Amino acid sequence: MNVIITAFERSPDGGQGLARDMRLRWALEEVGQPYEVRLVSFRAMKEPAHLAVHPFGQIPTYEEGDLALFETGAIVFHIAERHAGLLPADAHGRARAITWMFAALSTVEPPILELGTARIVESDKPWSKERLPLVEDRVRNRLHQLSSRLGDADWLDGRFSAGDLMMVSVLLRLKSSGILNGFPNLLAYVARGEARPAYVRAFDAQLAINKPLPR
Ligand code: GTB
Repeated sequence: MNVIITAFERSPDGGQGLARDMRLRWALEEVGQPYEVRLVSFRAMKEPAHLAVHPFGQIPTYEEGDLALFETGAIVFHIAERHAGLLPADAHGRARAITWMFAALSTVEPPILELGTARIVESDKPWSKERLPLVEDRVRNRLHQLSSRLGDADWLDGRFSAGDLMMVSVLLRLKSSGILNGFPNLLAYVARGEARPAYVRAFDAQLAINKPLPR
């Protein structure tokens, strides 16, 4: 069955791996499932054809025959359930890996997104200088907790899983902020994720479609 995902026609980061189609590409590469990419413009994302698949008018989406999905957490989980390689075979290990997926998306990602909003969208507000340190502290608090749990392990629970894929994807958003530098084990954890051959293939594919057009 053909798999088709959607991605930005032009990603705001120029294809540096931050747009969320990267999570799907990485998961699909990890399990060896070929996929096609349908590129969508910001305008097309808000039009009925795309809204029929993604009610919030965003990317990425995932189509496989008559199945259409949105939300990266649900899609990566679907891919991990369908193929070997992203979830442990034993029931408890599997449940823990899924727990880490949820932790990445519902406990670690929200303060990181909030930081992006505080730094970029709200930077010109009169209260921004006062609020920013509070938001940064909330991110550091989560990183501290995550760093303590990871310790000197390579991955969060034994072998690499969909939980690590999601957690690394979420942490990558912080790379340019410098905040991760205070957590050497998390920096190394992210670097381990980025060094995986499947990640490299996914990154290169996303970058390739965002390359500036020749003049
Ligand atoms: N919860 C959803 C999921 O996980 O699938 C969130 C999906 C989402 O936020 N999609 C974004 C989107 O479509 C793209 S990834 N935005 C357009 C819109 O809402 O109108 C977020 C993103 C975009 C660009 C960068 N970047 O360039 O640095 C980073 C992250």
